Amino acid sequence: MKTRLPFSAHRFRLPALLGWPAALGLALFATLPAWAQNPGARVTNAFSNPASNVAHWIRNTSWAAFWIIIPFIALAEVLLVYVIFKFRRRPNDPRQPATFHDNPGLEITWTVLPILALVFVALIGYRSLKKIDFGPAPNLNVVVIGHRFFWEYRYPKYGIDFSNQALVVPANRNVSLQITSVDVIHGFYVPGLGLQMDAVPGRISHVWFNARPGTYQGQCAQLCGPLHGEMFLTVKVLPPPQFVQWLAKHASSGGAAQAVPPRLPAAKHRAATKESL
Ligand SMILES: [Cu+2]
Repeated sequence: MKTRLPFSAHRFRLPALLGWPAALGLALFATLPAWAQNPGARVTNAFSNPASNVAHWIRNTSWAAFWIIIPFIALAEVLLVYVIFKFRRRPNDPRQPATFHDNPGLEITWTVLPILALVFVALIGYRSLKKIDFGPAPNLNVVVIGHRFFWEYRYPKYGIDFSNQALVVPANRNVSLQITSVDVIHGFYVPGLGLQMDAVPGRISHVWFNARPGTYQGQCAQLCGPLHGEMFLTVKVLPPPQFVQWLAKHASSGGAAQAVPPRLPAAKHRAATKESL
């Protein structure tokens, strides 16, 4: 039996649909002042302009998967359109439709070929995921701690600890981030560097990257409370000599804002002893 929508539902469907682009536009517009606070920072598109090795691998894997899969979609759609037109019902056509079914050879082919394609995509994905998950010994370890509603960064080897400022790391070096949170789940997300990892209380997650110089904008990617929308973050990737200068300046001053909660789990600094710039 057909369910009929009440008249009012029909009447409001069109305005509701039109409302979506407007709402999206408004949401984007609302974030503009926050982006404007950081004029040097760029929201680089990881696809058109990947700024780290990890972003490169993600971009290449996505394109490889796209080009492997697209011929199947194209073939299916072209065949569908062809069949719809070629075998459509015409007036005064006395011919009867064919009644055959089953074609084992064809069916095995169209099952096995996509499986092979998917296995190929999985292998490519695995190769990238392995590199992304298991990086080399880092040149720098930083502990990233999510708070409502700001980020704290600690450089254990250098005794640096600050909040509410840009994360500063060296370019062309392997940087390891141990990410955690002290209250709710936050999301450390920097699209230009290909980084996205949840900051989960009581757990330490790990990402690593090797980036080119620049300033990259990011944002908390987990709805974490009323000021979530303003929980931006910036990553400054400095050429190594400049980074060493920055390090010398901040390591001696003992860091800025202190926000060390007692219940923070002890971070395991992977290969911290090998750290060298
Ligand atoms: Cu957050």
